[in-house]
Amino acid sequence: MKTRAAVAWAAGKPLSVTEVEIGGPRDGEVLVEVKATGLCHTDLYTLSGADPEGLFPAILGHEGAGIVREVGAGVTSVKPGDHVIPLYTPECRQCKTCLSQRSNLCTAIRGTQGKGVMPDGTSRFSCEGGPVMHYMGCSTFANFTILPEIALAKVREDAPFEKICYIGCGVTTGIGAVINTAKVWPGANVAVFGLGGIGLNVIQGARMVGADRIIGIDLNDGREEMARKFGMTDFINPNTIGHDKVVQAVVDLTGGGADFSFECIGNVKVMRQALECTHRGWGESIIIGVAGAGQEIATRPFQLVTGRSWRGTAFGGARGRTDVPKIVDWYMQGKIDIDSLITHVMPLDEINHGFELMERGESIRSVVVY
Ligand code: NAD
Ligand code: AHE
Ligand code: ZN
Repeated sequence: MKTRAAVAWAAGKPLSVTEVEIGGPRDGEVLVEVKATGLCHTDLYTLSGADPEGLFPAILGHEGAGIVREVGAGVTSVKPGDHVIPLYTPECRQCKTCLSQRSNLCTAIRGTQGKGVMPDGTSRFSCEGGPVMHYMGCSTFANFTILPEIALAKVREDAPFEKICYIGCGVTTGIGAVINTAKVWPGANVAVFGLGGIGLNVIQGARMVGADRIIGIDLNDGREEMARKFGMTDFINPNTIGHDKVVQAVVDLTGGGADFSFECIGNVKVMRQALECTHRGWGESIIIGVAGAGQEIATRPFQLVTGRSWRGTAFGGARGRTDVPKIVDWYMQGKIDIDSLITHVMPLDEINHGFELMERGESIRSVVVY
């Protein structure tokens, strides 16, 4: 069949909205009609050409929600009509990592996902006579897409697609980093570097668990108002106080350093500041931001010798099929706010405008509705 999609033909070029061919679901696969998709900074990162796994042409997008339309042989956990959220971090419940319960980084299909193909090594998309690659196993910038069954979280049917799509990445990543990865305790002091679609969810998570000081750091003064609404207690703009004064400012505000910090930008210099502003003896800094090919982090080993630790998180440490339906429930119960963060809604034809808004810092989350 044919489907409309935004195709990334080459790095650094705008997406082209066009018709592509999509093959039916094979063994273990599911055809999903995508109803809405968020635009995450990671899509822009891959489109920029900085992603060592970036492939072109490809259909990007990994923050979606939709309806199962057809299932391939052997699929048992979802059926046509089910509402689902695609998972770029699947949950097979059988691999060493899933069974260990120590990490959410399921290994079942990671190899083929990174090569832009389905687990059988082929792509379901084609256009102008050639294959088009999948992206992060999701490709939600297509109205119809194919996913392995282990990469779908089944969710309740009364939840609005144009809101819960954001749980497919940003919401879960930010809140999960606080709850699952850092395990921030009530009364902790927290510093959040980067107050975009991820950082604001870190703030929301920190408030949920009862953090005391929640310090937000961003170059964009326009972020302050929303961040305060979500629980930020103090705001620092490095351009105002001087980039070299940020670490000391956090140390001063927290009486010795943050218990936890989160880097939500993808800037390796800021990652160093995020580590060094944490408390001597126990401070933990969690890297969420994705840095480009060739980028490396640095600090004096003394920072670690004196008890700080550097960690990272993917998809907020969440086990998608288990945790995502619960986060949808939190949204429906009013325990978390998603609506305020979705600043722009647009049709697929305007997806490039959505990325321009992100680059200019004018949106928090843009959502494409099909
Ligand atoms: P975003 O563009 O919405 O937000 C980034 C924010 O950082 C903006 O508010 C911007 O003003 C701010 N910023 C930029 N440079 C800064 C600097 N030097 N100092 C302070 N603030 C600065 O992006 P997003 O969608 O929130 O994504 C943030 C990062 O998280 C990206 O690198 C993305 O790829 C990554 N990410 C990682 C995961 C994961 O699982 N680890 C999941 C989603 C996104
Ligand atoms: N191909 C990229 C990987 C970037 C990356 O770290 N991605 C995160 C999710 S970002 C979502 O917005 C992730 O899940 N990482 C774990 C994994 O297995 O990819 C690169 O830079 O190489
Ligand atoms: Zn993302």
